[in-house]
Amino acid sequence: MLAWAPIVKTIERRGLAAHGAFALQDDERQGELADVATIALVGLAGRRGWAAFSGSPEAEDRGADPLDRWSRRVVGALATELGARALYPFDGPPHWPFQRWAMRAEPMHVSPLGLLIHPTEGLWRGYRGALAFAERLAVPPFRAAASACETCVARPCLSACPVGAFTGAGYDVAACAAHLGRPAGRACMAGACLARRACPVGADWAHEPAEAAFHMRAFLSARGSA
Ligand code: B12
Ligand code: SF4
Ligand code: SF4
Repeated sequence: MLAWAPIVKTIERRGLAAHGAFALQDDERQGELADVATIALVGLAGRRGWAAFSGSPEAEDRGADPLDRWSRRVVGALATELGARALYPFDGPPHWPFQRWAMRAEPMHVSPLGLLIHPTEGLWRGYRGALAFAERLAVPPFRAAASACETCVARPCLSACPVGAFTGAGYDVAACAAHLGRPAGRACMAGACLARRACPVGADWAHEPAEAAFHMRAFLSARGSA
């Protein structure tokens, strides 16, 4: 069985962070996952990870989808080094179920925004790829933890959106994108989603302005509005 600690070190050497791992059940080992025993998730290592991307050739070449191309190069090389196969959140549809995987790898929970919440990083955890290993990894046992949302009475995330995009029925993507394309949407465009920022958990992990603006522009242009 492969040990987990050296894998985490290898992930971190590339400016990425290990976001947990889990074993697939036998009945999940089908189709493209037939030869996979363990999945490990990786994301940017906070602001250090953002610096690794923003100094990269992809960030400066003015081509499309720079962060996705950077992820393919860096996570792809990491997978080769570790003898694993890389899977990406932006491939598809059909999309790999990263949110479902995340909830099995770590104590992540669905928040009222639909984004998953992490006990310390709040709503700021994102994924750049997954490493699919044919072998079983000796991953640390899953440590369950309650969702911070269970004891959050005020739920400021639900009232912070200027266009009320988060209703009990889900996320109104069209209303959000329309607002972002107007001058009044500048606060979200420059500093990240106000609803996401309203959550008190993991405030230290909130994106810095350059990263926030990058993600918001990418979101809006993917919607065909920018
Ligand atoms: C399509 C998509 C979108 C669409 C639609 C999202 C929507 N809410 O309808 C658009 C373009 C609008 C979008 C926007 C954003 N997205 Co998006 N998106 C995706 C993508 C590519 C696919 C989602 C999907 O359809 N999965 C397919 C299903 C089969 O997968 P799943 O894991 O089973 O996911 C579902 C379950 O979790 C299920 N679910 C809900 N409740 C429960 C409860 C239980 C118990 C279970 C088991 C499941 C479950 O809902 C999920 C469907 O979204 C994922 C990446 C990925 N591959 O997962 C990112 C992803 C979900 N997005 C992400 C982010 C960060 C964003 C943005 C904030 C982007 C930004 N500006 O920075 C915005 C805002 C989203 C919001 N407020 O909800 C992150 C979320 C990380 C997190 N902490 O949860 C992901 C994982 C991408 C990543 N690289 O990390 N997104
Ligand atoms: S503001 Fe409260 S309810 Fe909303 S995501 Fe944060 S902890 Fe959960
Ligand atoms: S980005 Fe702004 S408009 Fe869109 S959901 Fe978040 S707060 Fe609302």
